[in-house]
Amino acid sequence: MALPYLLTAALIATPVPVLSAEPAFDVIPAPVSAVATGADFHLDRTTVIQTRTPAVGSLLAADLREATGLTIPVTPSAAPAGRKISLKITGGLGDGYRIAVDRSAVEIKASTPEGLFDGTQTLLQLRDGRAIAGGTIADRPRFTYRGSHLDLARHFHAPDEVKKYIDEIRRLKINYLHLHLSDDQGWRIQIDGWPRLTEIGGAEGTGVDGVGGGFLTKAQYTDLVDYAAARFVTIVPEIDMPGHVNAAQVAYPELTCDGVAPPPRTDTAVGYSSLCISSETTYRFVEDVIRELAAITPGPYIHIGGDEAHATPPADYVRFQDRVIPLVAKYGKTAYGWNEIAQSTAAYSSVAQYWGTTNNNPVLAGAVAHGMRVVMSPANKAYLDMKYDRNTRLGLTWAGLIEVRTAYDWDPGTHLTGVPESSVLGVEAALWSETLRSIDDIEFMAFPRLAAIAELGWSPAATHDWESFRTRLAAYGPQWTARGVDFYRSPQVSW
Ligand code: TNX
Repeated sequence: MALPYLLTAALIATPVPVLSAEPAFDVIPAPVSAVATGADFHLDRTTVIQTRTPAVGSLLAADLREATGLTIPVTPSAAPAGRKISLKITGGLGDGYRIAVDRSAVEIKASTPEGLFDGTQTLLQLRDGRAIAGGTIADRPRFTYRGSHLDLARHFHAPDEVKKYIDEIRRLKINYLHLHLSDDQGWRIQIDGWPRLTEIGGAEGTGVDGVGGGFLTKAQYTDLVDYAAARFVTIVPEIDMPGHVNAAQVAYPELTCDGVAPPPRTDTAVGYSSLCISSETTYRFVEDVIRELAAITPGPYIHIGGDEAHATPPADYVRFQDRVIPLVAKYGKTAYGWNEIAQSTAAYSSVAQYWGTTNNNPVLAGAVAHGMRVVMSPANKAYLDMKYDRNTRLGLTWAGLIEVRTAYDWDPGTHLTGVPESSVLGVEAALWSETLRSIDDIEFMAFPRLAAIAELGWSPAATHDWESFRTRLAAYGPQWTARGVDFYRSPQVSW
């Protein structure tokens, strides 16, 4: 392992001398390279954060205040006395960052505010009490897309819960949050042109088992988008179609072929509903939804679902995607969908989210040969709604039991035949909410497995090492505890 580790380090601008396979610090995701010196920096009342990127500086100050009780001023100019944490934008570091910590100063450098922010997230993990571990780190992401997903349709999760989740995922360098906003049971985002979607589809009782309900107004959605963006997380909204549309058809019977409203559904069956592919009303609806959603979504992607459309005849499915995928481009966004959309040639310029459980998907590999890009969410590895073991109180089992090591031990760059690493944008951990209600439920299923997926998305393959990961997880546990985050005490980890 030492050799590839060195090679990886040599790829960054100024190589730091390294390295053994044993990481110098307990950081998740593992950095590209790190050297510990033992010359720790101590935070005290004289410490200041000096930066011309105050947005990042104040987030760091807020985190340090919560963790240590110290109020650390953020200033653009050099402080005459006192020991400083400087956050600097410099050229040449791509989307990575550098950290140097010694007794008198902490310096984080990056070429973008996001890189700087990533560096601060690492810095926070170097802290023990008021000491920051001395040494140097050079780091950058393996993949640009590191995603997490929440299902607001099967059970609505309120904006404050989503914000708490954003706070946690960003610490693991997750930079996309995919929100599943519509399904058979409910519709969770305000669409002005079709108000009954949320009046009916977001009403009380629209969650699985008739529990819960709710939806995001556009103002709430925008507030979430802004909150996420301030932490360098991009929201990816999903409207699932042409299947998973029962809630929309309850609200608007003209979206069925016979014009008859189906009964509302709060069970967990899938694959029974379909938009009417031959009806112009369908495309008016779809275009209105995409246009309204694109207008409030600054991120590059609109996710159009496309999974499990078993009630849509195959030729109709392709006809639908051929027509809908260009609509996303028409409103300035890149279409993103579950891997079934790869059946449409229009999908070659879009992004597929692979959720299968095998290492082979010839249709997807064929689309990739034509330029389609892929986000890896294999359900038997990256579905955080699967139970950890047979006794897990929450979750499903259809894709298998997923203990922490199972979530960790795979490689997104080689997982799928015919999908080379160069076509992989990254990874995403999906968390479906059929069995989940509260933020505690979400946290218990997400952590610690999301840390495993985050590491696969960020860290070089050369750092992949289960023994190292389980050691670093054990060190991370107290941080979750301190922040009141629920997590599964996997017997595979010595907490
Ligand atoms: C499959 S994954 C689904 C969802 C379910 C999930 C439960 C995918 C694209 N579709 O509708 O919620 O399984 O694990």
